[in-house]
Amino acid sequence: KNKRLFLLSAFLVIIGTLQAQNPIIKDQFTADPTAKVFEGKMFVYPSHDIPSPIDRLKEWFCMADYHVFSSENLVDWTDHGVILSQENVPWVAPDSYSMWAPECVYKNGKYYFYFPSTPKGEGKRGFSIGVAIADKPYGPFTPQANPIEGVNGIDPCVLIDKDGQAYIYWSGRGMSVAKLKENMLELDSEPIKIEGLPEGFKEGPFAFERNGKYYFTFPWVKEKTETLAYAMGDSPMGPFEFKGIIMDESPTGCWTNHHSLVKYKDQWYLFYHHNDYSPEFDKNRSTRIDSLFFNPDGTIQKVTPTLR
Ligand code: FUB
Repeated sequence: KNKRLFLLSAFLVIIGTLQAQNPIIKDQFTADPTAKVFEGKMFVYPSHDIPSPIDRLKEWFCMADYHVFSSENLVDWTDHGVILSQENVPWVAPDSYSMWAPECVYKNGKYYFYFPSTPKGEGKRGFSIGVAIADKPYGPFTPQANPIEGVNGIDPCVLIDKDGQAYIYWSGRGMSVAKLKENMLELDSEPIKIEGLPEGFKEGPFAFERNGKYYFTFPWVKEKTETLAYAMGDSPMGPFEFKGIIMDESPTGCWTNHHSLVKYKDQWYLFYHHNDYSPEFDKNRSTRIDSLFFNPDGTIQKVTPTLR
């Protein structure tokens, strides 16, 4: 009898733990999660939604800084605190509040954190993308004085190929990709547009390589809100062939979704966001995780969101 009771309570603890996972960060809003495995742990670099302190952004996205979080078991997350703030970036307008979806990669002993924001200065319009550098995945990150020349847009993603060549993807007028120089701070080729994607507003590119295939994944509005969709190709710069949807649109109307895919301890995961803690306002979002599986031919099985 005692054994049965023990097994039942162990089962309930496991179910409770699994159900308690989404959203994974419970004490602040975290959107646009870019997840990376560094130093044997999972690190998540999200943007940090806040209720706007200024009228201009009361009904819009508002972000002043970035935190980074890490975990070994994907349940208990450590908040490493603020790794970069708008007031510490020389090129960012002081009242920007536009520190949108970021990216972080490791190369040659350094961590490179890519982030979009709105630049200061007469005649500057739209978004630029800057870089901050650290020795550790949790910072401290030191921003470059200027954003990357030749990149106008949001949602940076950097893929480092097997030969060490880095590529940067972003969304602006369409989706673009270019090579990065060895210093990771400058373009090394003219940007080209990613072709072969269906019609519909697209942003938030996330590219990765698996078994020699290159995956270009992106939020895509098919009908009302953003689905997560993907295309596959044989080279980091395409061409890519559209393959389908990874996650359907939000059943409750959160207009954006934004994601990353990562393998950790032999399991692939999809990190994405939803407005779990702000059902009336879909610009205050929270990070979620679900397991993700590939078919034998490399295509991706659809992920059904795990609710709380
Ligand atoms: O978080 C602000 C913007 O919303 C991101 O840049 C987009 O991808 C969307 O998630």
